[in-house]
Amino acid sequence: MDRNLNYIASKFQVEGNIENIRPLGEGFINDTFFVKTVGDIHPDYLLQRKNKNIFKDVPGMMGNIQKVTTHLKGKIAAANGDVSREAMTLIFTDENERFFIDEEGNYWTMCLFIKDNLTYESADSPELAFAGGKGIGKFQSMLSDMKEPLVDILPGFHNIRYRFEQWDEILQKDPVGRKKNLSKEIAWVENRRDEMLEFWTLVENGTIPTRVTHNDTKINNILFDKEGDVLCVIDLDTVLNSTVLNDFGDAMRSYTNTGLEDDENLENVGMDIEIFKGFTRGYLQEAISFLTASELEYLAFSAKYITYEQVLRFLMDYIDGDKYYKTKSAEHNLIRTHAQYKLLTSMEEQFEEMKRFVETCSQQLK
Ligand code: GN1
Ligand code: MG
Repeated sequence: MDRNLNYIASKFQVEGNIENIRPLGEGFINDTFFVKTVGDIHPDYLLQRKNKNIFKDVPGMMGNIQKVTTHLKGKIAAANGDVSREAMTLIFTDENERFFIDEEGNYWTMCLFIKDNLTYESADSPELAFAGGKGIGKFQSMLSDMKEPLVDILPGFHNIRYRFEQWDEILQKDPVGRKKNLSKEIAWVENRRDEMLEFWTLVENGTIPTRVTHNDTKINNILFDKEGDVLCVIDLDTVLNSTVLNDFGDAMRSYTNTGLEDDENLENVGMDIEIFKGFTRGYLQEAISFLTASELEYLAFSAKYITYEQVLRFLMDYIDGDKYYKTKSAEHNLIRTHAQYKLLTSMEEQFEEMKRFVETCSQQLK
């Protein structure tokens, strides 16, 4: 394996000599490796094997990432920022490609490693949430004037109408016979079907606009600096044209959870309203300048929408025999489903307060 990884890394325009390569992180989708170079003069790198079952168009994806990072770097340079730390930098192959394809048809990509960063699995204070909110708001704001369209490499990614098509098909097939014990969980999804479709109709008919969005804003996809501010938004595989509400909602799904995404003890899981408020305040400070009235109206709802979508996706993958997400045990996707559902109900209980806060906060900032 190591020799192979060295071979693959050597295909990219790496400065200096490689000292070692080791696995990094716990992404559910791709495999990531840290490439350490000898000494302190040269940068280190991240090498990634993209999941080819999920990403069918890696060239399109890397093209999107290139467009987005180029646009971001333009903004960062204009503000006298550090372009190699505040935005991801793609490393090209010797043949000037954004990816290398190995003998098995796997796509590999590389980017610069950003040193001295901090990452979190949950937001432990409203201050951190505030900083995270500012970071996502700023990310979206810097991209809000990007005219070039992105390639839709994940059709229907946060589109609940499309998720229901997949859901109906998988439930009908029930490929591993798991459906029979899941009537309670299936009802959780079905009971909210209409409400969720109603929201998505507003995106489809343009009431809620489409912009450049990240689509995977969970807290561990954000690098913070030692001062506690957002340094860089990473994991750009899912940058797409969609609604900014998906980014807000997905961030709330991860920041506000008092437990783990796959917590087995459901008593740990719930939405911390103070974290919600902290993130919202930071986000609105940056985003109020471009958000429309309909986006503001559905901001709080988006937290429920994305959490609901995640319940559906985890449960659907469980019924499908765990084909999408990496799992650590046979029941892992079901455990995730239960924990995300608990979070969803906690959001539902606090929804009026969430809505009121968005309203008050946006009034104050306008
Ligand atoms: C995946 O790749 P990662 O771990 O950052 C997934 C997200 C899910 C998330 C659940 C491309 O994100 O959509 O919300 O897991 N990414 C893809 O934690 O499906
Ligand atoms: Mg990630």
